[in-house]
Amino acid sequence: MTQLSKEQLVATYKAGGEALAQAVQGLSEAELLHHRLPEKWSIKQIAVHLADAELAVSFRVRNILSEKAPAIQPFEQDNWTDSLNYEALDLAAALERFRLLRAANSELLEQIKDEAWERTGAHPENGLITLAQVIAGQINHLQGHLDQIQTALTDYRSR
Ligand code: NI
Repeated sequence: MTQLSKEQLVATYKAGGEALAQAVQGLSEAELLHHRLPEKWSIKQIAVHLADAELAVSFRVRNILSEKAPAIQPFEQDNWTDSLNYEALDLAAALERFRLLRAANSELLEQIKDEAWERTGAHPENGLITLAQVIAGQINHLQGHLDQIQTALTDYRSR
């Protein structure tokens, strides 16, 4: 992605909280639970996945800011989706959780020093990644899933 200033990075990250809510606003239960292909997530699963990914990243951000290059623990997203029964969870609660976590993390990020953005965590596969990369990664992660939501909706409505 193009180089954003730290202020733009935080503002874009924070705005994602509303962007997800808007993307699913007014959708019917059938649209929310539609699987484009059997192995593809439904829109509801995508939304809860985003909320849980934000939960994992919230710990990661605090750990990177407080420890020296802490180990980053990846999670098995498909296992979480099945084990935690995302389709049975409350969508509104997931959207609120996502929005609140982004807002709380943004509050933290708004007051750190510039050099703190270069603090790192150690990812088992990708090596050292900076806090700035973690946040940019979350912005891209949401965008990818918003595109996926549009694709699922287009598929549902074309049937
Ligand atoms: Ni994802």
